[in-house]
Amino acid sequence: MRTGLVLSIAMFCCCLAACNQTETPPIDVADAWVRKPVPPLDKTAGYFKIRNNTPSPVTLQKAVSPQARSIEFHETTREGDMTRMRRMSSLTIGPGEQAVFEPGGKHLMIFGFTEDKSLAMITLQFESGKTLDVPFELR
Ligand SMILES: [Cu+2]
Repeated sequence: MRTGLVLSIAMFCCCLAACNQTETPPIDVADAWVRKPVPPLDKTAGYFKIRNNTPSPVTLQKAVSPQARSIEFHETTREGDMTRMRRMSSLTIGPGEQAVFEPGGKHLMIFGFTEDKSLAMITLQFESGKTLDVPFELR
């Protein structure tokens, strides 16, 4: 009787954990979009929000796309009237934290971009070796 109760509680918890996982992925990417480059330029920027729902820090190390020659992580900083772009070699997101890539701040700097679809598929690569394929809407 007692064992049965413990078992059913355990099963209930498992279900909760499993259900939770489908609703909130460990790494959650939202609002991903790429600015349509103005021809003849093939350089543009990409923006997104990324949340780390895992209990450990994750480090974003690289972004690649079959539609781009290369992608860098940049950050725009303002010094008085001057805005400058700084290249970030990687970006660490703490547990439960969100990093926001937005105009005027962090962005993906996309070089040699080919606009052949209404979406840009960009793969985010993490230090752990995990990868995440993200569809970026072209705007
Ligand atoms: Cu840039």
